[in-house]
Amino acid sequence: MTMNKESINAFDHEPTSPELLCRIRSEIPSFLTEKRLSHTLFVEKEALTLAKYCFLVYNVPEEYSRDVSAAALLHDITKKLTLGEQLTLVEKYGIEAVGHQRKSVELLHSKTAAFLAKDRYGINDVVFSAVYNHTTGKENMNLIDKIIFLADYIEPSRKHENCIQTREFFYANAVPCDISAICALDKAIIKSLDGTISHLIEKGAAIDVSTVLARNYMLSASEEKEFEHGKEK
Ligand code: DGI
Ligand code: FE
Ligand code: FE
Repeated sequence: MTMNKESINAFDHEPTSPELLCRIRSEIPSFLTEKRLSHTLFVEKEALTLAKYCFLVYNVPEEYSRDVSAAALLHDITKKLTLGEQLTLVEKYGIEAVGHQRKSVELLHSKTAAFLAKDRYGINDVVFSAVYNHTTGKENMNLIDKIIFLADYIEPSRKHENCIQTREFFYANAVPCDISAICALDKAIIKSLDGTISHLIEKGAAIDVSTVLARNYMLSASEEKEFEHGKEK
């Protein structure tokens, strides 16, 4: 398997150090409710499993699993802040947020979490990106962005029908350390985006442009991979 663009841009940096990860792990309970802490630890566990399935397909060194842990532990650290508190962080850090985004804790918490984590822990750009994009996704996500995005959706305490189906889909179709794991990861992300978009339409909520871009990008990238996978067989 050749290294593709997604994996190269994610893995030429200094991984999160064991010391920093230890510090993050010991401090995150102070940011989270008990329920959110339990979700966060499930996301970490799920994300590390996804990393085990996917890292070796691109020969990603094991030490980058510390980036996966750091991003999982930090991804929701601002989720309990009110809209007003989110907007204070938006101003403080000069975060880009316009229109409907400024009215939604859901859409702001991923961005404020990334900036707060950068300020407090000096997280690297890969951890920053995975936290920043964990709610909507974006075009051309790298492997760690994708792992955190999917783990957040399918961790075992999520009980929505589409979360359970997406989880089952991934584990039924992914073979560890095989290209099938990457194809299943991409398809599972499309399923999660479909579920989220349907849910937002039902609620009459705005669909963020990043959510739409993420889905369109994943659809064409997934088709291309299927084609290449077919050729390799
Ligand atoms: O923070 P979590 O609950 O663990 O999960 P999350 O960060 O994925 O947030 C999920 C919520 O975000 C869910 O209620 C739907 C909402 N969301 C996701 N994409 C969009 C969105 N809300 C709007 N308005 N637009 C989106 O595109
Ligand atoms: Fe979140
Ligand atoms: Fe979450």
